[in-house]
Order: sequence, then C-alpha cells, then structure tokens
Amino acid sequence: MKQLTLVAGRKLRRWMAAILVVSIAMVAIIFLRPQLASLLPTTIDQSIACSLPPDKQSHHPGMVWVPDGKFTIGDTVYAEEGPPQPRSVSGFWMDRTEVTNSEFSEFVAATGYVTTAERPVDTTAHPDLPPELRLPGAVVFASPTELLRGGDVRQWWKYQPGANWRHPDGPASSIVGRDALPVVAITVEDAQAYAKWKGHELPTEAEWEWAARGGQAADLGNVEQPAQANTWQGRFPVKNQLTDGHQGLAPVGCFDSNGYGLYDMIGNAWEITRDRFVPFHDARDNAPPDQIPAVARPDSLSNQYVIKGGSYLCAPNYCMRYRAGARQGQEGDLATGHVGFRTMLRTATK
Ligand SMILES: [Ca+2]
Ligand SMILES: [Ca+2]
Repeated sequence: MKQLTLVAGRKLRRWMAAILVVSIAMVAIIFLRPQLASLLPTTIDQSIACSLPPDKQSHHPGMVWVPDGKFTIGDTVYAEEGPPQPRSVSGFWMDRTEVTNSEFSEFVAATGYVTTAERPVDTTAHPDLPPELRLPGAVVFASPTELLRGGDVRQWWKYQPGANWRHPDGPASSIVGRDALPVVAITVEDAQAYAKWKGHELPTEAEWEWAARGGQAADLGNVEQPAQANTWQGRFPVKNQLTDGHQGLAPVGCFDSNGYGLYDMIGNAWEITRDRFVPFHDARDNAPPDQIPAVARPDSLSNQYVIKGGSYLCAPNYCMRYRAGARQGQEGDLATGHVGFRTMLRTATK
C-alpha cells in the first residue's frame, strides 16, 4: 500500500511539473511574441497572400472610387512637407493595392518590357560613376548588426549589381512565392510604362495624398506610428521588433483599408507619383497636372520624383514618414528595394 502511495505521489508530482512547464511556456509566448518573432526566418511572411474582400463590381477591376474634394496638402514634421497648402482634386479611380509582382509579371510577359534596373546604366546622364555603379542593378537594404559610422546610410543601403524587380534582394534572391508582394526596384519610367499598358496613369502627389487620407481631415504634426501599416518597430536599422508581424515587405492587403477601401497607402512600399520633387510645397502647384508650372529646382534635384506613404523601413527614430502628408524625393532612374507604385484612372465612368 505504501509502495502504491509513493508511485501515485511521484506521478502526481510529474503531472504538476508538466503543467507548470506548459503554463510558463504559454505565458512566455504571450509576452515575448515580438521578441520570438525576430528569431524566425525573414521569409516566413513572404509566401502568404492576405485575403482581400471581394472586388466591388465596376468596369475597373481592382480599383476603388476616390471622390473629389478640397484638402490641405503637406504636414509640419519635416521641412520638405511645408508649408501646408490648400488643394482640390477631381474624383478618380485608384488601384486598391500596390501593384504586385504577379501583376507586373503579366505586364512583362505581354510586352517584353525591360526595367531600368535590368538595363546598362545611362553613362551620358551619369558620366562620373565608378565602374561598379555602372552595372545594371538596384539599391538593396540590409540590416547591419551595429552602426560604426553614425548615420552613414551606406551601412544599410548598398548598390547591388544584378538586383532588380525579379531579384529584389540581389541576384541570389527571387520573387518565387512573392506573387502577392508589391513589386519593387521600379523607377518612374517603369511605373509609367506599366500604367500606360493598363490604360491608366500615375497619380499626382495631391491625388495620392487626398486618397491616402481616406476621407479624414489632416491631423498636422501627428507622428504617431500607425498600427494598421507595415512599418518598422524598434531602433532602425539595427533592431526590428516585428510587432506588426512583417520584417520586410508584406503581401498587399494585410492591414485594414482606409476609408476609401485603399490598402497599404501608408507603409509597405513607398509609392511613386508623377510629380517632380522640390523640398517644399509651392502655392502655384494647385493646377491641373498638365498645367503645373516648372518650378526652379537645384540641379541635384532635377531628376527626382515625389514618393509617398513611407515603407516597411520607416521607424520613429529615423523616418516618421508613415503619414499621408509626408514625402520624399527619389531619383528618377535609380531603382531601390523599398519603392513600388499603384496606378489611377481619371474617369468618372463606373
Ligand atoms: Ca514591419
Ligand atoms: Ca505603400
């Protein structure tokens, strides 16, 4: 009898120990989820497509209607966003997501189009480039383990020969399994070629920004990092806490849409507009897109276009450009791994 009691006692202690271990593990998973996620391989979220609601029936599949309106363009956080200006836009159709690798593949298959990053570099436009920068390629992000040279961006951005939309992280990478991710390493010329093939256009900055507000009034100076966007949580560029679940680009449509049904306007990939960049807003720009006067700009900005919305690399300590009013200049013929686009259509036909 005593023997039986001892055996039962041992079993009970083992069960209690097992329950304790499981409980501790569950608590650890709940509280340490972001930290544990950082240990997962970087490709874990890249072959998954997020489910979008059914497309609304219209003559423009994959697009949503953005109504006309008046608003304040710009913001007050960084110098290039100001001064805020009144703008008005007419209604238009807009792609509800960033253009995906799958969609861009259809365009290339149908037309044989070769993107800027796949062609030899135009040395007449860039006569002073060193030989390694003349090879076809794109700028690729890689997170350094530590920063030895302060804010020198060359610690995390590198021109990578062989990188392009098919190989966004360099020649050894591919877009296999990334059909639903936004196409990147695209220049304004590439985006315009795709848009033209679709019978669409690129948005102006004002159209893009109005669409990104989703019917909400401007909240100037608000730098709160949005929860419903793929951005960077933690200390950029060395520590990505992955609170949003995505280390790199996310499949389109993983976060809630805005008031117009547009996804990922903020974050994921920066989006190219058709407007040339100057580091301020000019009151004269409130004109139809084709009548915008040429604004004198420094030579260093002569080939830059406005990109909008920020990307998966925008973080509170580095780039608080996860806002509709934020903007940045992007060299027109330089492809980079965090810049994509979406198209729009200037017609009221539904
Ligand atoms: Ca992220
Ligand atoms: Ca975006």
